[in-house]
Amino acid sequence: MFKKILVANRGEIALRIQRACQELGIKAVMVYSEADREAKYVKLAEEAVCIGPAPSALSYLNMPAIISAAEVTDAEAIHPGYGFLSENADFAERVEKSGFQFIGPTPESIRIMGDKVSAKQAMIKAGVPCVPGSEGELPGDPVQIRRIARTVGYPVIIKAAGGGGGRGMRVVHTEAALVNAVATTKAEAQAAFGNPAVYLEKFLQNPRHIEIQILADKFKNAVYLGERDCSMQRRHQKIIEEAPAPGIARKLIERVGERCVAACKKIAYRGAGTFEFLYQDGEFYFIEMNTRVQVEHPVTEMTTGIDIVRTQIMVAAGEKLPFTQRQIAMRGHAIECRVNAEDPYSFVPSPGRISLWHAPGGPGVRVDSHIYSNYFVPPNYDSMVGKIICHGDTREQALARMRTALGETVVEGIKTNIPLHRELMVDAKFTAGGTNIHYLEAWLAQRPR
Ligand code: MV4
Repeated sequence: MFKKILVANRGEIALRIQRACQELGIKAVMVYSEADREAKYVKLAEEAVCIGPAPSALSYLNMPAIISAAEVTDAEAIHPGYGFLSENADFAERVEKSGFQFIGPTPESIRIMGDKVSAKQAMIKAGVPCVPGSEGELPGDPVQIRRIARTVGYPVIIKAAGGGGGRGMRVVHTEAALVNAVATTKAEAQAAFGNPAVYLEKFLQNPRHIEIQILADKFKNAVYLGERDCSMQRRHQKIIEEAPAPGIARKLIERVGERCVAACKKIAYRGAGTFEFLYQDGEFYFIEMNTRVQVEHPVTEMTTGIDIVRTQIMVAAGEKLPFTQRQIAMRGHAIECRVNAEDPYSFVPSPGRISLWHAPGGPGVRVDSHIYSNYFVPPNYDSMVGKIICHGDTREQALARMRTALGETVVEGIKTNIPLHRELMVDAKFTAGGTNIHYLEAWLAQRPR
């Protein structure tokens, strides 16, 4: 096992990784920008290194600064968390070339999944069900583009190979609009990602976003830890996630989960990973794979009892997965509410000093947050300041616990989206379960104020 790990991230996930290290008896080196000097995990750290000024480009995205910090502190491995450099194949490569273990998949796996065309091709080859569409990149010939779209059937969606997470996409409803839409998407893709390649898919009108968590070791052992329903989102930012997904047959999840596991073995994937699917009319369609730990990993930790971050570290150190698929059992239901420092109506960010923070507690309640009373939320980063996760024997119990938890939570000095969560936890359609990816935005458009 590693003796020392450098945590190349900030906020609640930096604290989450620091806690996992502590439990494993591993020293954690924390890095921080000038805006994060006051962070809780920096105060708790045995060792912390300033890696630059507040802007991410100069600190959390600064590869030489992070690798130097690992060198001067004699760390053996680097955990990238989520966001920042976590899915940057060049960073993973530089980490390994510098003699450190990257806590995540190989640079090659990251590269394949970062290109959405090669990711989809790998999944088709591995037998994972995908959205019907072009076989790989769209050709340049307008006649062929029209033929592909006609075969797939309108509406279609044009997506950039270099995109993902909602960036670089365009829906097309008619043949008249097709060729122009492809040209525009390609130009935007070139400008945004330096890669003009685009592909085409059938556009699904009212899907749910369901993802499958996997864990794999260096010996081609892999397991799936069930699914998460992440359909409650606004502008591609998830705000509520839950496990299991309401109303989806266990047998179907098992079949898809087994396909994901088979795909991991086929591509020799290692570490934690998430297969993202759209689910509509009883069918799963793969869209993208995330090659990092995700914000919403706690809902899976609560329903399976498996510590995902700890397992990431163990498999990166070369240990075998400590459980088989048969030993994994799902119990109860978990719901996560992301707490953002923002106006609960306008969604305008609300950084600043937190004068009072009172966290909720009680049975089945978990809070992952780095904030404290008198902490200053810097304006330079993502507005998420924590997560409240509630588990119960049933979805109803998890919801009841979440209502109680949100009722107990006090954040003063800044605005948060907790009032929004309180409203959603009593919304009839949400509490019934199974709302699709458009539900929250439609609900917000109708919301009285
Ligand atoms: C789609 C789709 C409908 N049909 N693909 C958006 C984020 C990126 N991961 C893929 N996205 C979508 N791809 C097809 N063929 C609808 C979306 C989509 C979406 C997906 C998941 C969660 C929220 C979403 C919000 C709008 C659109």
